Parts: sequence; structure tokens; C-alpha cells
Amino acid sequence: MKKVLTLCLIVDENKILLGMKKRGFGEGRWNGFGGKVEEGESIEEAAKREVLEEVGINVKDLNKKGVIDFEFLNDNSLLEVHIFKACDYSGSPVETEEMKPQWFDILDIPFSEMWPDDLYWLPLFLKNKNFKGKFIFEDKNKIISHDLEILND
Ligand code: 6OG
Repeated sequence: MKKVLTLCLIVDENKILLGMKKRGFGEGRWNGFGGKVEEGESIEEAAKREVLEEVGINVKDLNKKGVIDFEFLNDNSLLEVHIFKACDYSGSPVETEEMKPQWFDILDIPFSEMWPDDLYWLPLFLKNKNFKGKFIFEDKNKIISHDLEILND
């Protein structure tokens, strides 16, 4: 069964906030904040809740940038990840049990310590493009095919 997840990246001028995932899926990788959409909440509500839970920040305005489907052949799982940009927020990042946050210059993103798909879509995201795509992973380290399309504004 397909899981619906959120992923929110907070951008402030030329900086992007990432968190080092300390446990669970994606452990050891820098990523935005997010998680599963729970029953009874909208995707946007889930995105805001996850940012608050994982890094203590209240996001005000979410800007939907893309949806990517991920298929993992090794364990037969399917994810649908809704990706948001947030520029308007309040609070300062705090470390939680799940994430250790750090601001990065957008010219100095630690791609080698991130999910390998980020190298494809994050540059589009930073150029403010909307996109949709599908990535097929052999396992969590290896993409075997991908398809990424820029959508019209
Ligand atoms: P929890 O299991 O911790 O939510 N996620 C991905 N993020 C990137 N950048 N690339 C991927 O490529 C991803 N697959 C999942 C969605 C997992 C978090 O990880 C994101 C969620 O924000 C495969 O609840």
C-alpha cells in the first residue's frame, strides 16, 4: 500500500534549514522535515505538524512545490511524498529526538549526505519550479530509474 508523506524545506534568503535524521527512515541523512499524513488531517496540516514536532518551528505559509512517487524494489514499498517550501515561519530551530537542525547556504548543500534523489529535484525547488516525478530505487542507496517533469506555473 502507498504511504502518503510530507516533506517541508524552510528557506530564508540564501539559507536552507535541514535536519540530520537521528533515527528511523533516512537515518544519517540531511533532509527537510516531514512524515506520515495521519487520518483526519489534510496534507498541509500534516506538513505543519511535522515541522513543529521535529524542529520546533511554526510555519505560516506553505507553498506546494511538487509530488514525487518513490518505489523501493527491495522491500516492495511505495511512497508518495508531497514537497513544500516555507519562507514564512516563526521560532528558532531546536534539536529534537528525531532531528539535529542546521542552516546551510543554498550554494553549499550537503548532497553527498542526503537522499540521492535530492540532487535531481532540489535544484528545481530552489529555482522555484513546480515539479512531479517518480524514482525507482533498488535499495535506499541506488536509483535505477527516474522521471522528473517541471510543471507550468
Ligand atoms: P518518517 O518515516 O520519518 O518520514 N522522504 C524522503 N525525502 C527525500 N529527500 N528523499 C526521499 O527519497 C524520501 N523518502 C522519504 C518523507 C520520512 C520523511 O522522509 C521523507 C518524510 O519527510 C526516497 O515519518
